Amino acid sequence: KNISIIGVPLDLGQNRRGVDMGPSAIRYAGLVERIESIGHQVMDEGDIYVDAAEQRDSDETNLKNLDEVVKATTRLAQKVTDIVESGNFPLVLGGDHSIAIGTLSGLAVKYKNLGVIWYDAHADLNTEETSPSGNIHGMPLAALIGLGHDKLVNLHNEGQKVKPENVVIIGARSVDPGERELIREKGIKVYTMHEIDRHGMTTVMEDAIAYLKDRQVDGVHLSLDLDGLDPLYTPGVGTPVPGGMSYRESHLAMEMLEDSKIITSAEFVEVNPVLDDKNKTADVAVGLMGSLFGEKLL
Ligand code: DIR
Ligand code: MN
Ligand code: MN
Ligand code: MN
Repeated sequence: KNISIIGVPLDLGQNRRGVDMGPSAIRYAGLVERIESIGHQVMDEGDIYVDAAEQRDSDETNLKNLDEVVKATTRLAQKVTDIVESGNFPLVLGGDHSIAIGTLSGLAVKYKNLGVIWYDAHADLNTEETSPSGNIHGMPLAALIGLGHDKLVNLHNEGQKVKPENVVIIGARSVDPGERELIREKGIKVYTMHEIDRHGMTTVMEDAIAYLKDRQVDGVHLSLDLDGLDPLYTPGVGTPVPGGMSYRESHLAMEMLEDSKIITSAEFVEVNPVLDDKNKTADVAVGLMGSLFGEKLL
C-alpha cells in the first residue's frame, strides 16, 4: 500500500487539553518505521493547521469551539480528498474524535456507499439538542449521517456523508439517552460490550464484516477511538470508561480486518500524552496499526 499519514493536532472538540499532542506521541512511538518495515510505502504529510481557541463562548450555540473545529476539519477534509484522489490510503492521527467529521467528509467525495467501523466506548451520536457536554467529539457520527448543527453537517459538502445503515459501532458501553433513541430510530448496527463478552470478538468481527459486505459498500473506513480499549491498556484518553475491549481482542479485530481486505482508510484518535503513562497509549495505537497493516509474527 501507499499510505499517507496526516496529523490533526486538535483538542478543541472536548474539555481535556493535551490530545493535540496525540500526533506527535504516535509518531514518537515509531509509526513510520513500523509500517515501512511491513513493506508499505509511507508518506508523512505532516499536520493540519489548527487555530487557537477563542477565549469567549459563542452566543449562537452551546457547541464548544465550533468555528475552530469547523475550520480545522474543513482543511482536513480537503487534504483527505486530495489523498484518496491520488490513490493513496489515508491514515489520520488525532486529535480528538471531532476530526472524524473532516476525515469522512473528505472520503465521501470518492466513496458514495462508504462503510464505517466505529471502534469506541461511546456512540458519538449526540447532536446540539441531545449533547450533555457541548463537546463536538461526542457528535461526529450524528453529523456524518446528516444530523446536528448545519456547520458540521454541511462541512466540505452539503448533507449526509454516510448512510446510517452502513455504520457499525463496536465496543459501546457509554451511550446517552438521545444517542440510544437515534440508534433505534436509524437502525444503526451496534455491538456493545455485552455482545463481545457473550459471543467473543471473532464472531463479532465476522458478523460486522459480513454485514458491511452485504451492504455492498465501496470502501470501509476504520475510526478507532483509543478509549474503545479498556483504560488498563490505554490510560491516555480524556474520557476513559472501564469494562472495555482488551489488548488482544483489539489486535484480533485489526488482524481480522486486515485478512478481510475491506479497509480503505483509517484514523486513530483521542491519544492524550498528558494523561498517559509513559506514552503507553500511543505505543498501543502503533501496535494496532501494525496489525491493521499486516504485521505478522511468523
Ligand atoms: C459523551 C462523551 N457521550 C458526550 N463522548 C465521548 O460528551 O457526548 N466520545 N467521550 O468519545
Ligand atoms: Mn492544546
Ligand atoms: Mn469517540
Ligand atoms: Mn470514545
